[in-house]
Amino acid sequence: MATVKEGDFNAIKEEVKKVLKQPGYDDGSAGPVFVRLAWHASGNYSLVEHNGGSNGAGMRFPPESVDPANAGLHHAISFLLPIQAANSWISHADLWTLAGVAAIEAMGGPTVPWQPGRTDYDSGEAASEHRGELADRLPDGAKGADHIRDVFGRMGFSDQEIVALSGAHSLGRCHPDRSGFDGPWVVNPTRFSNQYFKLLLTRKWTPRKWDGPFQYETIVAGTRLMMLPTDMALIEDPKFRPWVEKYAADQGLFFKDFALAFGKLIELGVERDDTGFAKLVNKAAREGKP
Ligand code: DDH
Repeated sequence: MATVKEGDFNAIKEEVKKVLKQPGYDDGSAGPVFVRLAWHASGNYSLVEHNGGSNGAGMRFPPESVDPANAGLHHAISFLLPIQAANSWISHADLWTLAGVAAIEAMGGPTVPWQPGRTDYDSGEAASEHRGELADRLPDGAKGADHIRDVFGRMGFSDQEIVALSGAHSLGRCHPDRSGFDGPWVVNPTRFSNQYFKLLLTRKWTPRKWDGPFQYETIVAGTRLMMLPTDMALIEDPKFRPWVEKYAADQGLFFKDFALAFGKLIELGVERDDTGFAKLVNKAAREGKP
């Protein structure tokens, strides 16, 4: 990988685009798993407890590195290691979030606003002292609308933002050895689009008969597609559904709303000071303890 000029984040984005093609891995692209890395790095933020989020890159250490919800994300982290090795000036936390943004763009999606300045925990000890117990904060695909609102409400997202963010399931797939679920949501899972919403509304989804966890299926042009119970909740819930309908009908609106919501997600808990960096403040200091 090339070493780029310190602070040239556009050049890093180009480096990320160079490692997207991964023959032999999934659908030939690291793009979807980069997007999931950025999301899971950020998605354990709590507005109330004021902890979690992408700053610090806590997923390199327990409890996040061993959280079953993060199974498989080591693939994304390893695909990015050569870039990190050649450019030690960029923090893991900035690289992970920027990789998600670069992947969305390269797969035909919108440009998500992104700012640098995240810093990294220098040890697992520092991570646990700063973050405490953060496992179990990511959504469980087997659950319903109330659970989705609990999880995303904790981060400060509205129903509209929840539905927009869920459109990321136009990318990638479920892996039986990671989540237990199986298969992609759309026919072309390396193209960012509003297909996920269209398929939710237009296909007949039936429970899959198999040994794995409960999920829905439909066959499109010989390909078996899937939906999680949480995906189906978006059309079953009367407040979520109108947003699914809007995004299915208007890809431009989906792209615009997705870019804003994903940009908000990767900023959660990132508080830069006047140096432009987001310092890592430990838990006791946050709670005002000496
Ligand atoms: Fe997701 N997601 N996600 N997801 N997600 C999975 C894969 C991917 C849920 C469950 C799963 C978002 C929201 C939810 C992506 C992006 C986003 C898998 C499969 C499960 C399970 C993992 C595996 O087996 O490898 C649930 C539940 C929710 C919810 O309740 C709303 C959001 C908000 C995003 C986002 O990026 C904004 C992506 C991309 C993938 C595909 C990963 C891959 O490796 O391929």
